[in-house]
Amino acid sequence: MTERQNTSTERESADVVVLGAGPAGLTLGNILLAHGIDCVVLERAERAALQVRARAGFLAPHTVRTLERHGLADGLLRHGRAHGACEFRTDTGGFRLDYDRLGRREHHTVYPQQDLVTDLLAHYLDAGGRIRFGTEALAVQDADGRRPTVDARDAQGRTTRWQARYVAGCDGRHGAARRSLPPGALRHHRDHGISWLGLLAEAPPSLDTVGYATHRRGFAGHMARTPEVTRYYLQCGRGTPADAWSEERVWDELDLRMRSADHGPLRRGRILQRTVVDLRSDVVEPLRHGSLLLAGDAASLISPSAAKGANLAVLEAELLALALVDDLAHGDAAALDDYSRRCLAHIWRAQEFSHWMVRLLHTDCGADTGPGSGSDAESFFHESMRCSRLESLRTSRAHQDWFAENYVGV
Ligand code: RFL
Repeated sequence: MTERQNTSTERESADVVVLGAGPAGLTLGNILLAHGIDCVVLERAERAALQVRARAGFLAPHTVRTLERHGLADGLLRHGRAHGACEFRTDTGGFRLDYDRLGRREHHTVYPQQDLVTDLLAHYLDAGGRIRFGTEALAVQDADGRRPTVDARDAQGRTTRWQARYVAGCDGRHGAARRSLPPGALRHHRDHGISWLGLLAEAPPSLDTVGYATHRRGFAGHMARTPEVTRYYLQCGRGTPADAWSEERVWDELDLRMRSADHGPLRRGRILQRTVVDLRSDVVEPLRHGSLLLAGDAASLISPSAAKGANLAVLEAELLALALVDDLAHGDAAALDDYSRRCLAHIWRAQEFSHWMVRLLHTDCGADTGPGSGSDAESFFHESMRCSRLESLRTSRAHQDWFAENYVGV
């Protein structure tokens, strides 16, 4: 329903106003729509931009099953590729873990996030879903009451006030949902003190595994995306501009850190995208503030070291969607009341493993700095523990099973 006021602000309404059309917002929107819940998605970007925004690629089995359960997995089941091995390269040699034969014997599905977003968008629109592209949510008001509102502005500068029963904040770390939290909301934050230069290369994968190389010059990583495109990571100094290194320097550095001389050359290609990622983690607690509920990166930001972000986003979106359906369609608020507690259990487990990965992969782990740290003795201590952890992972079947279970799980 649209109603023009005597001011230039329009008024519209939906039972659930979803902020953000990433994996969290679109999974949520699709499930709500399938259950007949009136909802709208407000998305700052235009559709074309969303469909090419390359980020994650490794989907956990739980994510695939969730999307399958709601009829949202056709594209990834058709085009995604099973992936079940990773390789560590260190000063003392390398070793490979076929994690699909360890732990619960599960594998990832490699499917680029922009393809997943494209599929979820198409599904939502085909089902008649309402979405406003190019529309930025500015603030959520009255979240402590039963009729919260969201002010939003479109690309032409027109503002609309959306009235809702619930607002789902799926608009990431810098979105309006986080900005609208009450002053008492807790935000647990950790800066790992490490930055990665994230690269997308127009080159086929060079390994049939995920590659993790630890090196005294810093971490380097290799992750398949498609047969034509590969993601690489290079640890870089905090504040390094994304374009600081020439393409040749990037490839030379990757060759050096990935120890191509010992393990075989990397397949070089044009660098299509560069992003500097500061490894940071945070968790908002609780995830519900009255009628405002957070999911995905808005709820918890996780360092990309263990590829958990998009997977948590889908998990939380399903829990939130089903809880909203219970409340709005059946008058049962129990699941909504329990939403924050259930999600936080998954979030902290993923944070713990991701933190463990950060410390496994980096020689100079900023998270360990503290009073009296930074000394040679402190660095030696950290480095020796890191090597011991890698050695345990190389030799202990129990440790490998633990790794596999956490690596593919959420
Ligand atoms: P998204 O995907 O950021 O979507 C949020 C959406 O909200 C919109 N938005 C707004 N809309 C309206 N009003 C506002 N005020 C708004 N503010 C923002 C944005 O335009 C956007 O469309 O959040 P969501 O849905 O929570 O999904 C989270 C994931 O995108 C994220 O966790 C992952 O990409 C993290 N991540 C990875 N996760 C994995 O599970 N596996 C991986 O392999 C993986 N690799 C990565 C990654 C993240 C990376 N970067 C860029 C940090 C690799 C990289 C390089």
